Amino acid sequence: MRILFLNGPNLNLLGTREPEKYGKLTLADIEARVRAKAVGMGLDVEFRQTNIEGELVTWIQEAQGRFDVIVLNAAAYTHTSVAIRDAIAAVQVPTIEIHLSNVHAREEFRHVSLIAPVCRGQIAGFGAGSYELALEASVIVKVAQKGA
Ligand code: CA2
Repeated sequence: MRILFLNGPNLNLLGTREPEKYGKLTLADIEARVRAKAVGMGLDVEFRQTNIEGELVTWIQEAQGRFDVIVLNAAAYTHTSVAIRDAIAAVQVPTIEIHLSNVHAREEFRHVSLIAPVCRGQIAGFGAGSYELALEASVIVKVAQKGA
């Protein structure tokens, strides 16, 4: 089973600034944790980050036929991007929305996710654990698909 982890704008800064909000781990540290857990679960993962909205759109489109599940931390684009929402809706790849922070406990503009309605579900507020939990969620999504 192949899982594509996509990370949006400014997540390349993780671990270098604002540790009180997003933790001390870098994105590479989080990737290492996810990879270690994925090996134990027999899962294949790919990890990418971009600051460019259109690049996320292209990667989502290209995931069709190549990945079983997309795990997406769209960062600020979560709250603004119709283009990313349309891309998720256009592909047949189940997508799980994730966030490090509990977006619902933060500013009101972060309570709105334009992508949530087209995602399979949302994991938020567990720091790097949100990424690890997304592996479990991916397996659940796949098992549910097989049973359908
Ligand atoms: O909690 C999350 O994972 C977010 O997706 C992070 C986004 C934010 O816009 C979303 O509302 C919630 C921000 C990512 C910015 O990451 C930084 C990391 C270090 C320093 C500055 C920004």
